[in-house]
Amino acid sequence: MTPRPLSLRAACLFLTVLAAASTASAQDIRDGEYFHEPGADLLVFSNWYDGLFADAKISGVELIHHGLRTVTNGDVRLEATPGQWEPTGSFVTRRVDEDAGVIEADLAYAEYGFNYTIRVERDAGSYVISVNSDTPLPAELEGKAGFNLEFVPSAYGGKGLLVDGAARVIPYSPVSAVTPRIGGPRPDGAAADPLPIAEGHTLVLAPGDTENRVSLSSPDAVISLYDGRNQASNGWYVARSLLPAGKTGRLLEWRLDASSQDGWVRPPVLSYNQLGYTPSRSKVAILQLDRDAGAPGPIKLVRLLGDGGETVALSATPEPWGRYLRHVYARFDFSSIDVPGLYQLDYGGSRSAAFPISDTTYDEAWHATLDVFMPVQMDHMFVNEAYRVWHGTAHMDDALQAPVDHEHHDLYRQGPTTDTAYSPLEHIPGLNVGGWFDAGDFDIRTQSQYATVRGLVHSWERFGPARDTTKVDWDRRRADIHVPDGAPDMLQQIKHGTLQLLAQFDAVGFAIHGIVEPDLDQYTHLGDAVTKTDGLIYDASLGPDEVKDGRSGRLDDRWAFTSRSSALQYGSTAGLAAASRALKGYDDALAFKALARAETTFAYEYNKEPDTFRHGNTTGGPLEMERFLAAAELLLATGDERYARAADEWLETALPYFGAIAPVAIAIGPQMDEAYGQRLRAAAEKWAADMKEARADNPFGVQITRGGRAGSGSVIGQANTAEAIYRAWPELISKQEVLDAFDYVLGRHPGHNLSLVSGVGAQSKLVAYGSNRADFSHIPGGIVPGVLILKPDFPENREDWPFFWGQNEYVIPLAASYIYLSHAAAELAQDQ
Ligand SMILES: [Ca+2]
Ligand SMILES: [Ca+2]
Repeated sequence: MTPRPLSLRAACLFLTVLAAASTASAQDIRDGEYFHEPGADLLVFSNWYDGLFADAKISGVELIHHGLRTVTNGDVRLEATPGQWEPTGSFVTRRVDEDAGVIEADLAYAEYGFNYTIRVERDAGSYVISVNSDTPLPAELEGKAGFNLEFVPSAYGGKGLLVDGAARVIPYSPVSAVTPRIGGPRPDGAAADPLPIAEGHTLVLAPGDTENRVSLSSPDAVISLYDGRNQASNGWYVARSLLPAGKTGRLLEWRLDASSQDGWVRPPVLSYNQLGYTPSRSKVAILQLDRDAGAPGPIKLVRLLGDGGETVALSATPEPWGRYLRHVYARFDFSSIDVPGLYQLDYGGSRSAAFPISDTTYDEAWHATLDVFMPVQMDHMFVNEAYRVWHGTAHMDDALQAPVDHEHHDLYRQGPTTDTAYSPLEHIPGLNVGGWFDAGDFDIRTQSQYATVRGLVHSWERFGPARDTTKVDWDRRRADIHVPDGAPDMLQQIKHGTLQLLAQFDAVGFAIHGIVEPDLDQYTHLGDAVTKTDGLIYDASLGPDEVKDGRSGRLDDRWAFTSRSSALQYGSTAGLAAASRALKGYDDALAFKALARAETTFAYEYNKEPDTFRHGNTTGGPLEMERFLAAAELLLATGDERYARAADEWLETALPYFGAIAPVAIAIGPQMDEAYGQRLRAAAEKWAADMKEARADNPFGVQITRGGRAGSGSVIGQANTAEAIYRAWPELISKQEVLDAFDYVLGRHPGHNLSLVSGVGAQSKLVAYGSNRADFSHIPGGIVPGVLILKPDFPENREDWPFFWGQNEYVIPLAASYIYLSHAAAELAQDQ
């Protein structure tokens, strides 16, 4: 059936008839996993709260509605509009009864002794969602615990709303009435609770919208609708009913109806490299079809002519690949077309963007990343682009010694001692220089700083890009984007990272975990980083709002986490050793200092038992990997036999991390003996074989990981490892692996066809999780994690909603490794 506009009354009648005609059957539960109607999949705890960063709005009862996951987090919550770090129930188990058409999940708030079951069943075309418990609600949860269901603002903002028949519009922007939060933790900022937008027994959201209409009803309970964005920029609309006191068994019941369009299938996605192709390389577009869409039709490759005309360069039916996740795929190979020009792909009359076939089409792939993204991430600097100031000179009050025995929400932890000359909350001078904002947040995570430095150095040494479009003045703490200053930008970025790594040693004598805002109130800061603290060093002798002699009594400075870790020491050593090579001839004094610090740190760590303090991703990678990398980078910097011996000694225990060590392990090959080369080659052979298997899992020719953060970083890492192997032992691996990964990042992946590099390629990620995410915007050249695989089968990367960090958050090491991949791909694509 083709959907067409219906009057509201007709639509309701029509849906009622449809609903009455349908009864529960085994077919309602697809693949034994979730309820399925055309265009409406209802998931019940296929996904649950990520343990690392709390609620990621991927959990509970969820609705994938005409291709977009618009409803989530259907569960018992203790607040009307819980933010990311508010308590959630712990998931216990889940049951699917296909015959009965029921999915249930058991959960618990253990600290309150409250166990409950969320049950969803079909009834005459509706879903009946209930909260069940053998015990009454504990007294402490009365008036607090309710069943919540969240609706994404990007789909529902501005849509109609019927509340027990009364009409209104769902507010596009958050403008709820609010009430002060009693006893909340915040002295300033978001310290109130929104009042409901609407309350009733029947809520119809987006009536008349065939793709998004959802109705909720409960004869017994009042359903309130809140707008979570009043207190959290990443909030959703929340429908909620409080759980009743003193009741057991079925505590609460809602009926949910979601619009479903008979015969709806997800529109096809034809994915390819948004930057186009070089004439001689492989060219394969991949067609994604709904599994119910039937066999693929022909795809045309059209060449666009200067006079407004066009010619069909190739027309063929794509070759079926088979099923991957919830879709089926087919491959359209147009490698035979090598005439330079501008082309479009056409599937069923739907056209792709125009893309070049040209020898030079990859030459600029990394420019936005180095020209714009990297400068924007520079901490302790004022960063300007044309008329726009990206941010002021941030964090000049860095940093206070973190208190001991303190665990921080962003994977930092201070152990029982400071390990420095400083007392808890005492100012550590000298840390307010260099470094980059780690990601969409603003911390300086040392691990990502040294990884970025090393990545940039490797690009510099191999490809030597002298590009100069950024003016950097450290004396004035100012960077100007699109203004040359005679110095290669890549060297300036390497210097900026090196300044922070060295500052840590100068300040406390060793590499520290990083510098991060102390609490969630500051952590959630969006906007100009310079406004996150007052820039004035904290002075405990002053009153909270007192300023005197350039110091301030406001306790807002960031904290430095400093428990000693040998893995981190080796990591910074590797970064400094690498930097010393690149900086020679550009800033000799800094190069000399970096190498000296790397050598003394290596010698210190080599001659003692390691400090094994570990926490999260802030205390260095595995010691066995980091120490090998330090030895190898130092060997490349000095040629000193001591480092060759250490690298040889440590190779065996570093091989489990082959993907990470390969580029450097191979680079030192000429300075090592034959046995070393043989061991490394054997490891490369095994890695290539394992990867071949992993790549066969999907039609895109890369390994697609399934963690809580999507895998473009892993894909780029694989490609750079493959490139290193290919250069050393071309018989072990195909350069196609590098190009497949490059294609993946530039648009050829599941779900959509956007380049994952903002602003790079004709169509790219323009809504991402950078520091400007509250503006639904992007930072040019930033690389997002990309397509997240939600259980059981849903690839998701949201362009309508920036706040999914697992899909949209930029991180700095990825910028460095992408710059390397772009150069490598441009080279390999020339002579295929
Ligand atoms: Ca420059
Ligand atoms: Ca301050």
